[in-house]
Amino acid sequence: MPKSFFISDLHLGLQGAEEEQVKIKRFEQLAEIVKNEGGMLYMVGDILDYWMEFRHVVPKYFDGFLSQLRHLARRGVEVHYFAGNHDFYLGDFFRQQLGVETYYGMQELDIDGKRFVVTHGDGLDKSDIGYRLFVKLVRNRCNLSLLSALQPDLAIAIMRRFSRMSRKHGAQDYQAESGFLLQYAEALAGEKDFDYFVCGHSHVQEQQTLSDSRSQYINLGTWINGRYPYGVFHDGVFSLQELGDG
Ligand SMILES: [Mn+2]
Repeated sequence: MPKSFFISDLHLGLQGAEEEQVKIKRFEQLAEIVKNEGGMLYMVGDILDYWMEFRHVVPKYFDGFLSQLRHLARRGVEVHYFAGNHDFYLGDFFRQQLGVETYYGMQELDIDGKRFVVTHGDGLDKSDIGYRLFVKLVRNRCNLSLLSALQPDLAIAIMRRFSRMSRKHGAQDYQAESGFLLQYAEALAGEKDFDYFVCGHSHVQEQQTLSDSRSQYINLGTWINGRYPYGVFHDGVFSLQELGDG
């Protein structure tokens, strides 16, 4: 059985030049592993800290990342991209130009006979009206086409501002978000059968068996803290691993 690889919350484009260089190097490293294993890649949101699609322009900043995806596509690697609250609108570019399948919201997938629920993890709190309004605004086709008609540097500056609005600010926020995601997975396990609930968003890496003692909650963590975690599913076993030197 081929291996399935999972990553989330790389937030490419968020940090200083040095950190960004390391992240893209790690991404290349992972792409190499996925390719050599003949595996599949699941990108579970907030891979890019912002994204904007234009009719004639591709944001130059992400050239390194996009060329890795192109490389994977040429090698026949299946790539799945789940939108997060930063890369909240992926447009047609990824699907049409790179053969990457894109998703919005929670998805149920069958991988090698196991049932996966995959979501970035944002927007699950239905009482968060501010967030729901934000998504309505930013994923609105009219607003997006207005933005994409602007001069690209200006449009991207606005997009990065949206992205900042979408960011949590303190460690407490992330902990609270993590607790919420775990509780959400617990409640979901009471409603439907699944083997793995895979998410990101809260930046707190975790793998935990739920109280039904069969389903697992997996949070993929983030790449913005100098660690480079990823998930691997192979032969019915899910494990969290880390990219490093060598
Ligand atoms: Mn997020």
